[in-house]
Amino acid sequence: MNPLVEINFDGIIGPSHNYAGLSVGNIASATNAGETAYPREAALQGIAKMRHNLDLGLAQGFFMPLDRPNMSWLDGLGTTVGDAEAHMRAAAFSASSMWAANAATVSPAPDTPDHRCHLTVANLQTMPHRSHEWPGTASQIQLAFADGEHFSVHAPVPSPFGDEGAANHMRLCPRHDAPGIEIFVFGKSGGPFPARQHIEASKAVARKHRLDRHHALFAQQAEIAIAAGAFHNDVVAVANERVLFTHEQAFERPDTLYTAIREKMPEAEIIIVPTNKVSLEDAIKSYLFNAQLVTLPGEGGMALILPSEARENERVWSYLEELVDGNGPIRRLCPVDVRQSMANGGGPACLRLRVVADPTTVDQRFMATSDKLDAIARIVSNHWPEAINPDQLSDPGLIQAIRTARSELLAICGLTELDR
Ligand code: SUG
Repeated sequence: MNPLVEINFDGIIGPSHNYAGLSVGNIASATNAGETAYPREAALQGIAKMRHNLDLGLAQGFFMPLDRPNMSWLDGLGTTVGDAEAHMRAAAFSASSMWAANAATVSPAPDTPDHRCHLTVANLQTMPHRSHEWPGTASQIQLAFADGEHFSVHAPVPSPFGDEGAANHMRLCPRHDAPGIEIFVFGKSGGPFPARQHIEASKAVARKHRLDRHHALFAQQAEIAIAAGAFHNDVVAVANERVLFTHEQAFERPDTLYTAIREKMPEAEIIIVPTNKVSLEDAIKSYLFNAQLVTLPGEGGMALILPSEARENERVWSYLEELVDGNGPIRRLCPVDVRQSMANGGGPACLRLRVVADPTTVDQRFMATSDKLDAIARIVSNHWPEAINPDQLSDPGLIQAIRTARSELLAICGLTELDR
């Protein structure tokens, strides 16, 4: 048995990437509604991020984009791409499965009684454009983690309980391969905006993964955080091994949560970013918490893989520089350019699903190597549309180009069974 390591599976940014302003409560999505998107550049930015992390010595995987526009979803609604109202057409076109943090919730083997890694596919039912992702996501997760000796894949939690997957779930553990505690963050209210993670969904996932009381904690997201635009908890907090890096205003009752964490895991280190250094507004604009907090191989300590927007905000960047100079567990800052995804509210952490596993037990077609990323980048350069404006979405030529682009990618990755 090889050691269990954290593998980051990134959603490859699909050829239909566009800015349709579909996510109420997601400030970037609303602000950029109607802008021209650049799918080719977007996907190449995502690939560059994967390559950056591979070069750091981290294990990297990926998921395929879904078949868009989703004709069968429109058919179920009694319409077609040509006839649908613009907002429904845009919902059928969305490349939103790129944000793989919302694909599933993952409880690694050391935390579960059967010592298998449990994954529950997220139903994403709060936002219409995301509610039809799960069947395509489930097909890939079932393929990637088909080895029943090491994985157990669960169907989504039923309606009406919204579940947005790992974006509202954090794990603290001494090391990735040791038993840890899992924090399920739910929302109750978000002022003018919807709370997307229902407490019943969080509790259901913990039950399905058979996490006992010792392993699971439940915490409410602060209403003011959701109202300020933190539609997912991973916009205001991130955890890795024994470190929780969080904004002061992320949780409704932070002290209760911190006490519970310290009781269960005395070695936990909670780094609280105070509002007087970084306001909620700056945190949400810069997405500093939507970083991948990773453990570097060897004695490298931890690094934050941040959106380059975090470097551009003076207050945020000077806080971060102070943090890494301070001899704490976070030693390195690595800004990456994922601006095309950021303009729809998705930073580096949104683009990946973390799975702690032995990489040899995963279907190798979903594992990245430098050569594979080169091959994928070539397909993207040759087939992804250069630009998409939301008013172009009924163009049959564009639809054909998007479908061909995905088929070419599936072919190069040996995943044609996912076609349609
Ligand atoms: O669900 N944006 C996504 C961003 C998801 C970010 N994920 C995490 N925080 N883990 C969302 O709001 C915008 C689509 C549009 O407006 O066209 C969108 O779906």
